[in-house]
Amino acid sequence: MKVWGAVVAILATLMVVTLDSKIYRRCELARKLDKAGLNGYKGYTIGDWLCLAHYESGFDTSFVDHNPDGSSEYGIFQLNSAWWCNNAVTPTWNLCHMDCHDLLNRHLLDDILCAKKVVSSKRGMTSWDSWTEHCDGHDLSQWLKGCKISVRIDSKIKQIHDSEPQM
Ligand SMILES: [Ca+2]
Repeated sequence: MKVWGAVVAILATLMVVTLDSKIYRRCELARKLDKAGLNGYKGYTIGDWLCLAHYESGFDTSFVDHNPDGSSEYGIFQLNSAWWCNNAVTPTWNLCHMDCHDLLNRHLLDDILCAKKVVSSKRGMTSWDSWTEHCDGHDLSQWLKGCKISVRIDSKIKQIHDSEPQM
């Protein structure tokens, strides 16, 4: 019975994580990030964030990756358990004062607040290798194609022509 109890508990936990996670659609994510104030934040555009999130997680909030050093990376922005959150396994600075597992659900506000801290650090977006590799210096306007959000990178003035209902 005890074994089955543990199995049920594990399955229930997995189901909660699974049911509460989400693979975002590109434009839906773009609007979320824009609303949360990332457009132009520290000089980076929504295109930067979409490109980054695509190469880090494929817009899948449930994505977890494990590093050779024992740390893990969580969620849509793949935030690291040695620096930004606490997974109760890795020694951590926990600079975002949060549980890593909160980075796996569909609610992005806490993820975004933490990502703002990362991008405010000295390294900016180069903190994410995938941004440096795939996004830096590229034309990122394609990421917003069809999303009815246009961004003027030079002046950081955003223009939103979004007549669709907001999420
Ligand atoms: Ca979250």
